[in-house]
Amino acid sequence: MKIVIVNGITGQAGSILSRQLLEKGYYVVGAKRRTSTFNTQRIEDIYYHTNFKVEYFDLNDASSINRLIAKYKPNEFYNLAAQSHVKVSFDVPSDTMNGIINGTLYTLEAIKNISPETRFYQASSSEMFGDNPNMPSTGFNETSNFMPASPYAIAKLAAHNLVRNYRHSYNLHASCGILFNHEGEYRGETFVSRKITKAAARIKYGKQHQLELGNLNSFRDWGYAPEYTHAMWLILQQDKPDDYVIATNETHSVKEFLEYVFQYADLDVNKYVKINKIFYRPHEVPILLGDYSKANKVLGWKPQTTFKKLAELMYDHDLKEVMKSG
Ligand code: NAP
Ligand code: G4F
Repeated sequence: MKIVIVNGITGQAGSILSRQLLEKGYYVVGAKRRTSTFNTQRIEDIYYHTNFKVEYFDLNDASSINRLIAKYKPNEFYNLAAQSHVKVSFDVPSDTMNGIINGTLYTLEAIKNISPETRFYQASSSEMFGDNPNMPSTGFNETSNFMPASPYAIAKLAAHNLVRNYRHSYNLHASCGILFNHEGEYRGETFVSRKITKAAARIKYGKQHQLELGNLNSFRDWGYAPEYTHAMWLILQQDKPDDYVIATNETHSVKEFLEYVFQYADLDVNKYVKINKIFYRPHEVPILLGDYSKANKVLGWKPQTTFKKLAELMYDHDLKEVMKSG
């Protein structure tokens, strides 16, 4: 049985990927940090699975990472843990950068020294392209220039370069997925898509009266998270390690997402939505569009869920949640 370590299992991608890997017959070691209250809601259904084992670790604790690599010598390691909120990274820059950069470095070192056969996946981000004004009309690809515009994106770029360096220097099977925004039922509630669908559902049931948002004029390339975690797995099944853009090749503004969700919910957007500057970032990334043609050619991967379908499934899910909560 193949053994895999997934870190960040309490998050969106870690929880979905763990479920997919269990279905494929892996023994999944899910690494999480200690929290003072339970935060395992996203993995409740797999928590007691015979082939799922939870272990403590922290990105900033090299010994915890060494311990896990030495104990399991996993076939695959998915490095998904991170302080992943771009706006928050301006407020807690050291924590964001230390975790992302050091956590990646400690893991690569542990793999190099203890388990060099382990295949490593790095959660790189489209935020690394940042505010590059020269976006090709076909979208950013693996050779586009990076111009990161936040502590989060700068850290992700440093980690991305570390992975490439360890791949070339030590011949590790270490790959990066440059993933554009991916959303869905498990998306964190402070990211804009989920904030909107959850608020619309709550407004529909009279449980919320207003939704405050920041900049509605930025554009993002939004896809469906389970398809993106599947791409992570595909990346590690290749004979050769490499970097891949995973995206939909469509870009839509936050305003468009907001208006579509409210129209779908049959709610008047002007009645409920207010702009609050506290949600603006010191430095915004105005537009992201990804070109996934390499992933399509090499991995056979392509997105399945349309922008509208994504908004609908998130709203439908949140509506059910609000109904369940009474
Ligand atoms: P997420 O929902 O925010 O989950 C992040 C996970 O990292 C959580 O389990 C969190 O634990 C854990 N974590 C944070 N700091 C940690 C630390 N110091 N030590 C140990 N664990 C820590 O993020 P996601 O959407 O699943 O994204 C997964 C990865 O992909 C992240 O690295 C993110 O930056 C990257 N990424 C995401 C997207 C996207 O659109 N979602 C796109 C590109 C790249 P707690 O639950 O305890 O906070
Ligand atoms: O949903 P967001 O916070 O996602 P953002 O900043 O694009 O980052 C996400 O995707 C990245 C990949 O490109 C990941 F690497 C990262 O970890 C994360 O998952 O914001 C999207 C857009 C931004 O332009 C923001 O300014 O929505 C705008 N926005 C407007 N009002 C808001 C809000 N964002 C949030 N979070 N909250 C608002 O009220």
